[in-house]
Amino acid sequence: MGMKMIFRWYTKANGIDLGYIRQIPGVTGIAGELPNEVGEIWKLEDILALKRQVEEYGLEMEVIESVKVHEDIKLGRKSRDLYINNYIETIRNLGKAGIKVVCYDFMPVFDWMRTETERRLPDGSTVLAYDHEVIKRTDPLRGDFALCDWEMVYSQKELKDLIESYEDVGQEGLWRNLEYFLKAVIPEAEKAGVRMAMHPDDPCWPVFGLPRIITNEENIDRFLAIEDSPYNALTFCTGSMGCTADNDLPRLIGKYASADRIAFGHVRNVKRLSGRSFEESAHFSKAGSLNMVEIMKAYIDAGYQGYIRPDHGRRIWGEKGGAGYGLYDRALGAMYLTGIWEALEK
Ligand code: DNO
Repeated sequence: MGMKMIFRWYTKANGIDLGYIRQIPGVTGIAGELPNEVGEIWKLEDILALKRQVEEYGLEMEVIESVKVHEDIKLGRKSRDLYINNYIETIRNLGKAGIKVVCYDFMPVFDWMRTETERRLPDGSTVLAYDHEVIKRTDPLRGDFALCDWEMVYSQKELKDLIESYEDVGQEGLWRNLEYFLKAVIPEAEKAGVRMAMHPDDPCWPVFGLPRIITNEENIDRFLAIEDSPYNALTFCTGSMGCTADNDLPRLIGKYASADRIAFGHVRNVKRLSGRSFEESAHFSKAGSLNMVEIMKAYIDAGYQGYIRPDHGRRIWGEKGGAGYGLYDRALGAMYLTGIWEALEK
């Protein structure tokens, strides 16, 4: 088979035209999603309809990004069993529709976190950026909170309640709740033929005092050991893990890909600034802190056969729309990564 280069695609009105994605050389499919509420069962007919829509454009949909985990599961609340059952039903339906990989995460309350969505670079493009000093002085319970670009689904009251609940859970509590989830879900995912691919925390340290556990080698080893199966796998994200130089990305990719524990690779660059701050950059090695050739080489040397996608792009060429997820710069990223792959392979 070989590696498959795919592209994240949101099911949104005014989203990116699938026909345009098809025109990016080397891209064979998308990572898709349904716009369901967190915790709902994804219906087989809805999944199949989406798949047919994608296939009409000559693209595949074998990866879902993402099936979000309900906060009650992460918090270990009584209602978690209901949500875990729903999650398993969703995975079964995805398996029936031929989905091979599901990307998900276990970050409390917030997904990826940034403090700016439009930092201007010298070339005139804009990127997402994270300033640790701003995070330190920000109260997430303040009304004007807008530190992310993905949709904030909680009201102020819910947010307050959630953040307070995590104080009682703490890091070890979150580990216990993750273990409970994995023990229930992974055996079923295995039966359904769907590989669960955990996305690391972005950035890979706690924010606002909320615990974050999928952050470094030691913790990833601990996560993978909970269910020692290729169905309990990773979405290895170089941008998230690369927020700190402490994570040696090529070595970690080599280690986990050789052990068949990476099902999906998110590959992008990131520019580390001083004091835990960083900004996003073009995929090009020289634009950021990561060596993209070494990263792709680590995948090739490990004989990686899974999915890879370019990740957040800059806003360039006057493009509007979702921060990090426009067409143009991600397409450049895909092409650049495909070029490195071809050069290394030949
Ligand atoms: C960010 C994405 C993440 C990822 C989720 C998975 O750009 O990689 O939002 O999709 O964390 O649940």
